[in-house]
Amino acid sequence: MTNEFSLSTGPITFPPEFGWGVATASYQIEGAVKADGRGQSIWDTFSHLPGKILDGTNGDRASDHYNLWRQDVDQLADLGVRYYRFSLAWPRIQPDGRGPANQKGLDFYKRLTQRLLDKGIIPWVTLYHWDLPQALEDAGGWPSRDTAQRLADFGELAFAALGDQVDHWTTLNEPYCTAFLGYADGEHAPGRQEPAAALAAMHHLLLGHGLTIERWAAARRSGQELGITLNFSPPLAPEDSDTPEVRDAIRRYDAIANRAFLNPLVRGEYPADLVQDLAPLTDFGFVREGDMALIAQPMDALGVNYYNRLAVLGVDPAVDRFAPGHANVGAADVVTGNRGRPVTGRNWPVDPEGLIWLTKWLTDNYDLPPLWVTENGSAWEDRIAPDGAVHDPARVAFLEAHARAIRKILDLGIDLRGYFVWTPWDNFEWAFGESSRFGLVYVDYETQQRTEKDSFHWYKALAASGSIPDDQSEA
Ligand code: IFM
Repeated sequence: MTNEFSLSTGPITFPPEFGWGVATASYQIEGAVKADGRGQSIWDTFSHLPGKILDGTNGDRASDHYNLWRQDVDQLADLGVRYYRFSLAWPRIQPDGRGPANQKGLDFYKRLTQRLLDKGIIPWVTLYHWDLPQALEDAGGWPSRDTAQRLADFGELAFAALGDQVDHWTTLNEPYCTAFLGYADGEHAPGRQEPAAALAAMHHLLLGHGLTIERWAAARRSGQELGITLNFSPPLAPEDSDTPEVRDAIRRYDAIANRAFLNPLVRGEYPADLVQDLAPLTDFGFVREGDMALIAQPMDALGVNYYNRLAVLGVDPAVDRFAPGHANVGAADVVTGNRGRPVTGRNWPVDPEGLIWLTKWLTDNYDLPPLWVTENGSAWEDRIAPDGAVHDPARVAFLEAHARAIRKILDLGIDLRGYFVWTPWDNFEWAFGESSRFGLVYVDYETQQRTEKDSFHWYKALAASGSIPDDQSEA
């Protein structure tokens, strides 16, 4: 398949039913980590360990959304988005990850959801976006099979409480990050560097998804849609170094970064080449009879999180491909980089064509439910200007380029239903803390003052008109 697709430059319009939205995650915005009986999560623990967060911040207060949720929902209404995707803080609802619900935790999400509905915004719930109750990590975390059962219990409880208000349900956000950043690389909570355990975590996340879907499917009403969100890193093949070694590096990288979760979910099996690659580390003995059928149950939506595409530059023979401290287990030696693309404030290549490539690759190769881009966005060094505004032309250009990519995807006949910007408010960006701002709204973390960036107004115009009048993109 060709690597490049061209983006249009003139005015474009989108179908009126296309769903513009925004997305957040509980630990990143809520703060109030001790309020109303909330228990401790692995991120509370991890973010307080010295040296784990770039700027030394933590999520204790974050964007204070637990207190400011009313005004925040009003701001979403002003933005004019149709969808708001947010996640449930597991330790708010089950402080120790098991047992009866903490009613106050559930009530927060019921109030939030009701206000969204009152304002005409469709709530989209992610059950798990990384804030595992610490008590479950102490009992083994995701490498332990029991955690999958605990997720399903949590899912059942949340569905029973919010199911009358919420039609869109996602089990997991980016299980790749949970398994491989959390248990192999160690950059994310709980910070373990145990590649074999990370592979068990991968399977138990998938199993937790399957068990949860089974419970939700049994309890669903008509109109409710169930799914999962995966992050993808399409490898860009180098133009000038097409050697067998590089081809194998691309294959190994793609296997762990993209197919390790997708194939079990859609085809009910781990990729054969991945199983072979990982043989020195695991015999996949964590897979028990019946697991794969549970994992591959039908879904109504596949969430696609896309940020960038990296070039595979080669392999570093000095690095053991299974070395602890690397996310891509079995491909730790693969060297990736940027090939001449402009980069964001996080040094991520700006590559809207990669989103077209990805959705085409997905639909050409897999039998999938409708796709939703459940996250896309960019971080920049935003500042309040002397005129009191936040001028973020690079984010506007980024969003416009990706909106043009969406138009192209629709033109290709791909069933893509919506696009959610990450993220409405600047928030706690995991290992980067408060130093990495992805928001459409600038948050002053001292005062919690919110200032709409220029990109907020740009996206508001797109959501209202369903069109882009002319090319303003430089991306
Ligand atoms: O902030 C994260 C989010 O939690 C998961 N997807 C990527 C975002 C930007 O890094």
